[in-house]
Amino acid sequence: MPRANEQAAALLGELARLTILDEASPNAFRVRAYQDAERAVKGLTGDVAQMSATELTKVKGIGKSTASKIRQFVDEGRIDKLDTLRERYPASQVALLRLEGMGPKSVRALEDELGVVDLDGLEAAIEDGSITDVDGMGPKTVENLRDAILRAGDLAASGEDRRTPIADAHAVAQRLRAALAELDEVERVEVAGSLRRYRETIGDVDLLVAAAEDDAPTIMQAFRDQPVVADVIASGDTKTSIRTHDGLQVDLRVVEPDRFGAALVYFTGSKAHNIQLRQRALARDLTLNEYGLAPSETVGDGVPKAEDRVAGETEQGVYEALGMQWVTPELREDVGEVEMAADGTLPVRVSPDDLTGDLHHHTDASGDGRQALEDVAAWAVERGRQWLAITDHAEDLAINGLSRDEMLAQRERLRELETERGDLRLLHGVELNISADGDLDYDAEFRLGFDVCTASVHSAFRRSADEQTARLVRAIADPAVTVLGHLTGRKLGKRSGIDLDVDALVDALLEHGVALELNGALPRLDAPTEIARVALERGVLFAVSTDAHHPDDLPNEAHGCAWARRAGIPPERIVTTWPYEQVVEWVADQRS
Ligand code: DGT
Ligand code: CA
Ligand code: CA
Ligand code: ZN
Repeated sequence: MPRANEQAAALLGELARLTILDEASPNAFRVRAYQDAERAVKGLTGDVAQMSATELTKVKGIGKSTASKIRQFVDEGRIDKLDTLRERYPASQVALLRLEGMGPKSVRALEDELGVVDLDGLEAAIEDGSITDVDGMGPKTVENLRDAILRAGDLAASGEDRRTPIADAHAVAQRLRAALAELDEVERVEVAGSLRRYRETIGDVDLLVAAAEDDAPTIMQAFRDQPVVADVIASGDTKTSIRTHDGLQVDLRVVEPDRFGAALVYFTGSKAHNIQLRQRALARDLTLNEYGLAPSETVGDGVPKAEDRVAGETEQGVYEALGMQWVTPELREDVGEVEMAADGTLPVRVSPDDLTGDLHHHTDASGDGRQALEDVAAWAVERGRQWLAITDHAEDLAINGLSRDEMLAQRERLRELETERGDLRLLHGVELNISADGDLDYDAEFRLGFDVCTASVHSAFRRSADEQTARLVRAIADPAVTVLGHLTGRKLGKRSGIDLDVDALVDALLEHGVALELNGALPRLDAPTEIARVALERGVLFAVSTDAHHPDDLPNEAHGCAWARRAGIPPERIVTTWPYEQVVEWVADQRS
């Protein structure tokens, strides 16, 4: 996508979010206009920077007033309306929308009735009871809100303690990374810190650039000028910190290319991993820091001279000089990875090239899907997939689900398409809904008519762990179920997902040969790592899934693989890396 399109789409998305608050409704006409325009700009092949207002208006999804806003962005790098909204609704107030059960109407009412515009104010109003003066805030709602604040924890906090869901931080980081990569002065740019390690929440984004020292001021200038930047917190030649309009801090560091690897190790962390590496270095009379690895006696004031360095240009070189395998960033959490790397026993690293298929993929037949079956298939082949299961939503999911007749029609179309193409094995699947009692959609016989079934929780998130476990176990025992989809149903930063008994879950998965999904959608990243590790240890199989609904979701395959690596799961345990025949055999075994 051209750079200007990406930036314009991001600003339109922000306009839509702030307008939801301004209009106190997610369905207001203006909100939809911005959302449509955002989607339209993302789908454009031409560069918006080269298009007149008239040409923009001709694009489906872009109205006249939005076109003039895009033009203003291209000409001035800003949009009046957005500046006004940013001024009117501070990030701390927008953050209240992240609390489960808190909609734009409530946020506005809190401000109008009580002057509450941030989390501290909200907590105080709950504490002193004044919140019950606000329309719609009955005792039950307030109780739920109290829970939501507890669960949101540091996601809802302000200032230093605030953390951002990985999906939001990733979007910002990718935009900034692409902008920096375009500069002639930049040799290389990488995301570091907790985002590179795929933590679920991010304190701040860390970016690292390799460039000549003389070019640092130009690069820092270009960074400060990015449209997402609200404030410059501090700026020097080696480090600049900014805050985005959404309140996310981003640190950029510029280092000389010959020590980029040492800096990347250092700023990727985790701190606990770094400490272990440093101890390993010291045991070899070496000193490791962000400037490189060198014999301790040569490292006087902390910066080793280039001629003394034994490693520093690449990460691989640093690990090798420490007598270790290179450690995949997702594992650098002090979970035994240093010992394994030293023994040469790290798990084999799965990557999108290893994927042969997908067991959770939607089409536009699902109410919330946006990609036609034909396009999904073409994309899968382009990416080198051998097989693909189409799993649209089942009938019990309001609006989004498909009736029996619709499913049968899709099956027919899918079989035809498989024959027409001849280069992709298509499985007709479904995403079943696990009801509060563990019931599934349709009936047992109809379910067995699908080639594969992914079953997931989409409702009743707040029950006891016992109830939730019983519910999952019943669904897993259904002979048609192939994969347990997004285990906890969590939405990072929005919803904490169900509680469950991990041992009982794993028992059921093993007994019925059902695989556990590793859902690559960044807002989900489900199953949680701690549960996946237990399942791995006990022999469970996994499925890396995109859960794609939209062409924008295609990077989910990379996220899903990273999520598998974070739990240390090797390719052979992931059924979506298996050849088609092996998958079919496994499903037949499950059902027999
Ligand atoms: P975050 O931002 O809280 O989500 O987590 P990180 O891991 O990104 O932490 P951050 O941004 O404070 O620092 C980035 C990396 O820099 C961190 O993972 C390891 C390294 N680092 C920072 N401070 C120290 C330190 O005092 N000692 C060591 N060994 N490493 C540090
Ligand atoms: Ca960080
Ligand atoms: Ca940082
Ligand atoms: Zn799904």
